[in-house]
Amino acid sequence: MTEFFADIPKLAFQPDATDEFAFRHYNPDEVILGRRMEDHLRFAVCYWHSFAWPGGDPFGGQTFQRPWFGDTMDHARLKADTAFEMFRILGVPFFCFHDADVRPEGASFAETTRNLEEITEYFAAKMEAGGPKLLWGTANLFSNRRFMAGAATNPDPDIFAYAAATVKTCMDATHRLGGANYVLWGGREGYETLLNTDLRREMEQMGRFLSMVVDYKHKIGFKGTILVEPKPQEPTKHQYDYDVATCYGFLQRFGLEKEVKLNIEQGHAILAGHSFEHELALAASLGVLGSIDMNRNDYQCGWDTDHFPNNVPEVALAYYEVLRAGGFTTGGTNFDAKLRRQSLDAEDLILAHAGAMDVCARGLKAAAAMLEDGKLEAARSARYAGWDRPEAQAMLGSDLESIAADVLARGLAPQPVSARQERLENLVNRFV
Ligand code: XUL
Ligand code: CO
Repeated sequence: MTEFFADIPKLAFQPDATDEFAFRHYNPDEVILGRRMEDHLRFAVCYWHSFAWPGGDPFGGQTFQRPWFGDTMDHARLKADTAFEMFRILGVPFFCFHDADVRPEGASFAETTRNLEEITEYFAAKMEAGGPKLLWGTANLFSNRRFMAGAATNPDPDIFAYAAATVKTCMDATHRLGGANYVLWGGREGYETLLNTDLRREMEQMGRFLSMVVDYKHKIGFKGTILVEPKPQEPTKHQYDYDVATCYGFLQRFGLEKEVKLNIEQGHAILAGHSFEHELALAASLGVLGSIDMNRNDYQCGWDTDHFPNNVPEVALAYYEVLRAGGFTTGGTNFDAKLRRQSLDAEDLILAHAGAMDVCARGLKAAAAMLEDGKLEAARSARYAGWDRPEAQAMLGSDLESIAADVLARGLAPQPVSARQERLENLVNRFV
């Protein structure tokens, strides 16, 4: 038991609770579409925002004062004790971390690696003692100044080497902890100005880097999924993993589309000018839907604010796409979300997650009900029913001349039909 959460009880599903410290909608054992709610949602708490982020913004520094802030191994262990205490209070089945969140940077690469290995063993013991599983591990290749001009895409081959060696250590840690996935978010894989950037070269480097990651996964027998996380900009002006469509093209170019899937974040979808459900539906249709980061942006700010999810209709449409795609396999719902910097208390950290879990539970239940009702899917099928006819399918294997001759022969004069958008929106509104 750590001091930080000392007075906070373990949360349970209590739909009629009068106290704040309860779940009103998240009931892990409730069966939805044949699967337990916990196994559908596969919640993960992220280490970085909850335990490493000091509360700074572009205009001011640290607002949080946490007893584990500091760069010794003792601090790292206290941070781990506190984090696992929060995982227990929330009853989440997973967590996620970057190397830099969990261990102090050493004076050399060797020392940094030893620190990570030591914390990895500390985690392993806590996980064996009933702690959550690891949804994914990842390398922070964007905070340290050595990565300011990129990691895999850096103009300096020594930085590429340092990044590759770092990813190896993070894949080793993830493998040791039985991680379900390994994520790469290319925070600085992009550019600030084209004036000093060789696009062709940088993309080639990035393709080789990712291919090496996949090779190493197979070499060590890591059974998890390799995931790339799209984001269009911020911190750089332009990032190469712009959105789902761009990432898929990149994977295909390097022959990796069967090896790598995507970790899709709501806030990043918004930055790319898409809806979350667009990104999820596209990834599902391309066979690369892997996992989600369920944190949204403030629509007025226009930057990556990483709010906890708090909008049930939005979340419902997202889970509708996840369920339509068959649900998560190795993926899950990671809260890559942070408190507002004025939310200073231990209680804020717990209740932000509890509220987000309830929002997701409501969204999942609404999505499942829409699927079970079947009217949306029936309307979609009816809209394309013409394509079920054998002649229509045959036309796709035909050519322009034959099609033109057929149009003349049949005296074709097609009439448009209503797409019924408002009626479908009304239908959705019955469930959310
Ligand atoms: C940054 C972001 C990252 C990744 C992991 O916007 O989403 O935290 O999820 O590196
Ligand atoms: Co993210």
